[in-house]
Amino acid sequence: MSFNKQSTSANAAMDRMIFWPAVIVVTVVTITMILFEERAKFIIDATFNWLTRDFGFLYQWFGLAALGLCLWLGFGPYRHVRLGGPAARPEFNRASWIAMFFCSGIGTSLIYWSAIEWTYYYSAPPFWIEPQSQMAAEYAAMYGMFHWGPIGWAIYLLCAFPIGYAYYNRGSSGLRLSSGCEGVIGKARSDGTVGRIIDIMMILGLVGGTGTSLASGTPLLSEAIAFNLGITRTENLDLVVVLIWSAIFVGSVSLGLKRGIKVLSDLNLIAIFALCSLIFVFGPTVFMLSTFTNSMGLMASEFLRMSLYTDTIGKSGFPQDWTIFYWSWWVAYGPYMGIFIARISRGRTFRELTIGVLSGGSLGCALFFTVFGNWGVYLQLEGIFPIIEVISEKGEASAVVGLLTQLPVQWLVMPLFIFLAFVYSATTVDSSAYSIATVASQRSEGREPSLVNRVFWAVSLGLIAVVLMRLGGLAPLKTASVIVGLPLLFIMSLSIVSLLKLLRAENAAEKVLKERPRTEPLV
Ligand code: NM2
Repeated sequence: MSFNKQSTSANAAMDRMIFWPAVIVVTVVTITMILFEERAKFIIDATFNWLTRDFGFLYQWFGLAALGLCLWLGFGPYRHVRLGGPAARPEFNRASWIAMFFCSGIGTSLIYWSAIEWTYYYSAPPFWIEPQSQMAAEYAAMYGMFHWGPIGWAIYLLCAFPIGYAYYNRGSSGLRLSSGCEGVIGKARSDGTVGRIIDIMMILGLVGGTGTSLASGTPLLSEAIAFNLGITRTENLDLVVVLIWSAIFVGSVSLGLKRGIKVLSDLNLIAIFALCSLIFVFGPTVFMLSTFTNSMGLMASEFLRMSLYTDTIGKSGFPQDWTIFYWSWWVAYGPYMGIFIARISRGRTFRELTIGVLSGGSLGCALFFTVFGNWGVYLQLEGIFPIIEVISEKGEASAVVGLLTQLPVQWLVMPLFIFLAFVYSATTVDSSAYSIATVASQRSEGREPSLVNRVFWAVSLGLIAVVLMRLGGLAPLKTASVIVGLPLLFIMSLSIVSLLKLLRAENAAEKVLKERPRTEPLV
């Protein structure tokens, strides 16, 4: 069947040189994992260990450099550069701008990880701290905020500068990672094979990153549904959840309900605040705020040490299992988020981008860790709800659901949570599938990718998550991001070098503050 025939004149035709290689890689990997499950588990473990141990330091320097670069771009000589030229004005107000990048870059997995991440740190702490000690608890309450903090958001933001600048200020042909590299590889190569390879890498990264997200978010949702229906969670229920997500997507694109998803995202934000407020009010409010304060101090004083902690000598595996895994997960999403942030940031200066994304993103995540994480710490330490024991007996997902049962207004909490978990991941699947389909289409601005293209990716993302969950445990879901992240480290670096070249060239011509807006003819 020719997929191209499916696209109507209103849709952008598929770019076969991007679509097919990406499809083949994804299909071969998925089918191999299904067919050789036992062997796959072994290979996954070995790959995870090898990549995080031998290449981990690269991720750590990359993370720190990303933060340094974003700060330099936001506060250095180029801080006044405005995407779209000096006359451009922002399309979205600041609040919805923050809400948009926060919702698209973060999904249900934040609830999952913010609620249980600390338990791993508490039981097996970094820096050879005594497990389950007072020190372990302090580090445990803080470490999650570090992993979901400024370095992560800097990795997200990093690509937005080159991609946005190339597109809005230099007239590149599209919001793509390949266009962001134009300053180094040149326009012809960026539109040719080299550009296609770069874009395929971006697709594979997003597929891996979404795999990690859905494989952590799905069990949580299906556990909550099972709990409310009074049934036990099974693999089939997980499958049903994933299928419904894909169906929502298929429905929304074929019925033209894109607006519907937008409305859902807004409701999503309201539900987040409602749930967090409930926990905040009914939970140990002062403990949460004080522990947050303590964590901020600890994070500030340990920031560099944590950023470059490899534990090569002690070999605890802590930085490899956590920090390096996290940076690779952020990197896997990096180019996609770079494109997304660029798309919504026309009219904003580099400075606004840096301040907005780094502080808005980090504080948003810190809110979850303050509410869900510190609440869990409190319940455990006070002996009210032994979350660590529940995890080892019943698994992570039921521990999070169990945590929620500690709240008084159950009739409100559970539906709110299910709604939230559902929509939060639905919007992740939808926007990822949509972006992949856009990248896998021929460059024709303003035209939608074809229906088959979009649906194919939505279903594949769900399927990959199901396969990762079937393999079981944290290793497969973590490895999905670690593998795809590595090549992206180099491509993202290339895009930054490219930006610096373009900026320097403009600067040399003394035009840096007077870029031509995109609407003017480009020479
Ligand atoms: N990051 C931010 O599932 C999600 O929340 C998406 C996760 C990369 C750790 C991204």
